[in-house]
Amino acid sequence: MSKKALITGITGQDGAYLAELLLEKGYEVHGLKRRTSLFNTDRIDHLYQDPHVDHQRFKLHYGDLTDSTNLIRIVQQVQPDEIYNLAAMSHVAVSFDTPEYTANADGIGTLRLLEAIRILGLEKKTRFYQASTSELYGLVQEIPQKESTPFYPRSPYAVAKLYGYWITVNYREAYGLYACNGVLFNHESPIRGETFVTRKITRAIARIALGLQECLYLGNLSALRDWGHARDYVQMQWLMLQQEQPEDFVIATGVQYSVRQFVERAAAELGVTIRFEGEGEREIGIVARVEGNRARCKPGDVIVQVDPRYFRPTEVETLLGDPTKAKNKLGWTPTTTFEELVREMIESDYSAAKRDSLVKLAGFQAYDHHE
Ligand code: NDP
Ligand code: GDR
Repeated sequence: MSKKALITGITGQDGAYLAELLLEKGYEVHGLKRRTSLFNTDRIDHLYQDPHVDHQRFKLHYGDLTDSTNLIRIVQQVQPDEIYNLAAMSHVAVSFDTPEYTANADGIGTLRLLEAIRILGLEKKTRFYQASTSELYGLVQEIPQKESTPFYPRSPYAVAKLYGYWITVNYREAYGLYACNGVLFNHESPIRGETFVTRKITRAIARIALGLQECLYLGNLSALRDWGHARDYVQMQWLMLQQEQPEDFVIATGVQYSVRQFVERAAAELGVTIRFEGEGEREIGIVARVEGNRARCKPGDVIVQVDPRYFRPTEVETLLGDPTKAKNKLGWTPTTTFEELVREMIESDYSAAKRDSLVKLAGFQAYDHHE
């Protein structure tokens, strides 16, 4: 009998990579997807299996983390060996606009799943993974951050995730559940949501290089992040549920770059050299000018500008993880370098932008999405 996994957030970046990984490992994979007015399964359409054929190993269920009856019913139907709770309102800036919903989905949503396991008497059967985050460290108390570093959340998102973290620990201690937190630092990929800074940059630089867009507007260019590849990080999510004892782990690369460096690297990949003018944290008026290029933009063009609209009421300035525990206990190390990550993302976005420019050349309207 193959193992059964239930993934919440299966339509998201990590959900898609994890579903692929678990299917490769022979799991029967069940995913929770939300009802949306447009299709939201782009990232997992290649995994789709016709429900009319026998031995279907990939199944989707409509559901929502804010609906406990629905979660209990799905957990009862699936009887999963493993639950990966990846679903969340995961955008830090948006959480300032929707704080109550974020608390409900990201905080209480975690409790709802843990309670479903308990109500259904699955404490001994079902292992639980909680998608915790480096945002918990917020206003950092120690550099680099590790499992013992104190938390200081700086957004409604991080505060909601703090509840998710501790309720997972509490259910492990109170009811003997095999439940773990993966405290993951930022991880990206070509299928990263388009409004997170890395993907926003690679999409925009690709479009600018092809003459489809003029300028990229960003917020805090000085923010420092520890960026890894999502494909590497989902391996760890699985590994955490295969141990003898449940434990919490920090997952990171241990290397840090600024948003500004990410932009420079992405532009360089397309042969565009840029020079930032202006210094200083949150300085409005910082621009990046093209110095030389092989692309459609000309020397002197301003292709990046700071727009205070993207500043956050409270910012997390610096995050750098220490993944020593994961390396020692899980035998896990990230395999993708920063340069490889940026290259993979920009290449993918450049292909997409090329398709759009061909559409435009053929006389059709190619619409872009805006934040
Ligand atoms: P995404 O934003 O790409 O995906 C989030 C997923 O959650 C989507 O499938 C989304 O559905 C779903 N979702 C959102 N709200 C609800 C809800 N109320 N009920 C059910 N499903 C919901 O996130 P990532 O894949 O990047 O991240 C996965 C998890 O890991 C998240 O919990 C995130 O907070 C956490 N995390 C991410 C890190 C990162 O750098 N990527 C780092 C640390 C933690 P839909 O597609 O319909 O929007
Ligand atoms: P983050 O990721 O907040 O770390 O949360 P994001 O890519 O949104 O921001 C990273 C840093 O870049 C700065 N920034 C901008 N960010 C966005 N989105 N848009 C901009 O225009 C922009 N300009 C500068 C931000 O201020 C920030 O400092 C991600 C999410 O995946 C969370 O779910 C996850 O928990 C954490 O990573 C770890």
